[in-house]
Amino acid sequence: MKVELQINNSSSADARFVGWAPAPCRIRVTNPAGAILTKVQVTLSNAGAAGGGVVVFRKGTTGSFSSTLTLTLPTNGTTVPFFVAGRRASVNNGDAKIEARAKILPLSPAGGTLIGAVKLMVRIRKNAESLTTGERDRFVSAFAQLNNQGAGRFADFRDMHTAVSSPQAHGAPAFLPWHRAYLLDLERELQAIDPSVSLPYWRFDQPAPNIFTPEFLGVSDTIGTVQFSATNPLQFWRTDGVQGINRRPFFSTAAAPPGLRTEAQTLALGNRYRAFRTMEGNPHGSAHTSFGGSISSVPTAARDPLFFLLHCNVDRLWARWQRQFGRFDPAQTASYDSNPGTPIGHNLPDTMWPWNGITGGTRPPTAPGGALAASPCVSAPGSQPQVRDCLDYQGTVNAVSRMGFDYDDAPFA
Ligand SMILES: [Cu+2]
Repeated sequence: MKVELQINNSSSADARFVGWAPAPCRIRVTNPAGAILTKVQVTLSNAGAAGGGVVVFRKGTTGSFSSTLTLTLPTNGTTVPFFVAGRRASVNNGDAKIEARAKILPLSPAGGTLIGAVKLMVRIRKNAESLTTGERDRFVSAFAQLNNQGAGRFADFRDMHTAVSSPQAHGAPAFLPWHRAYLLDLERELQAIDPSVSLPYWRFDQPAPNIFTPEFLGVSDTIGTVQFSATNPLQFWRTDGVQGINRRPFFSTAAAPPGLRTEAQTLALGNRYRAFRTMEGNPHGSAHTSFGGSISSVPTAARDPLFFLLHCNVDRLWARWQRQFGRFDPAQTASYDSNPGTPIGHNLPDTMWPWNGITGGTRPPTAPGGALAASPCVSAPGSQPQVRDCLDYQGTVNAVSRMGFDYDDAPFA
């Protein structure tokens, strides 16, 4: 007897990625012919690589998770649903593994006979400061490939974040939702190059001696030209027809930028979104302007790969704030800042440029990049997300809202 395990309700290997939020899965007997019994009891457990990803299971949409799950499967091939959630993050693709064992013979070993297994990854956004060299190098390599020395898809992401598009994304409530979608779109493009990659974040309120190195995001020389090691493909970075990155830190990059609200201070801004979103100024804006060079102003900031690690931390702060106060439900007023007179693109039901393809009038004259990249694992937030689609990223309120990313220190709410 054999069983098939479907992660994210898919038989595709491309869908074998989970985060902290529960992923819907299915199991079915694949060779029902000849089965003597109409039912078989199967136990699921972890069998991944040492130090790799670990998952937990539950049978239904509610209840607690456990490290094993016993299910009764019909032998006629009908699928049986269950849920998988990451419990420990992976380091490499496929370093988590689920095994299915059954007692199908009187001679079965004590733990049952192995009748199926699937490798998967607990793919989590991590602190860039503590990546393994493998994680770091895979991220850098995928990002450099997306840029492709200025000729790649990254140009679209560069063109999404400009002076003319700034009002779509800044200075109003959708600052956080817009950048959440922006990061996710980029991350999905990186994952199309290497599915083991997730965006790392720069905790700008902590020292980061492992980020500003020649092997990772580079070291600025005296005039701000960022220098890389000979093996770092970011040395070929090119945007806007200009070779290289200009970044002039006003602080020692082995320390944290001074004058920034710490994480604790940011999370204490208040329990309503209207209060929390003032973090757009400090720490977010302050982190940008702790450098000279392209990252210090909106029209040019996305020229620097560091932008995406900085914003990943901004998004993570929002995620942690959401968890702290239970602010995932767009229907609750404290979860968002809804005011009459809020500009287009910043109201909960508004679609967001450029993914909506709308140009002219109150929107920019072009919409670079097209629809938001699809994921093999989840269907949210859709190809043309509304602001409201970006709040419930773990599917806490509505399981179908799960956006397919998680932070190492923001467990499932
Ligand atoms: Cu921005």
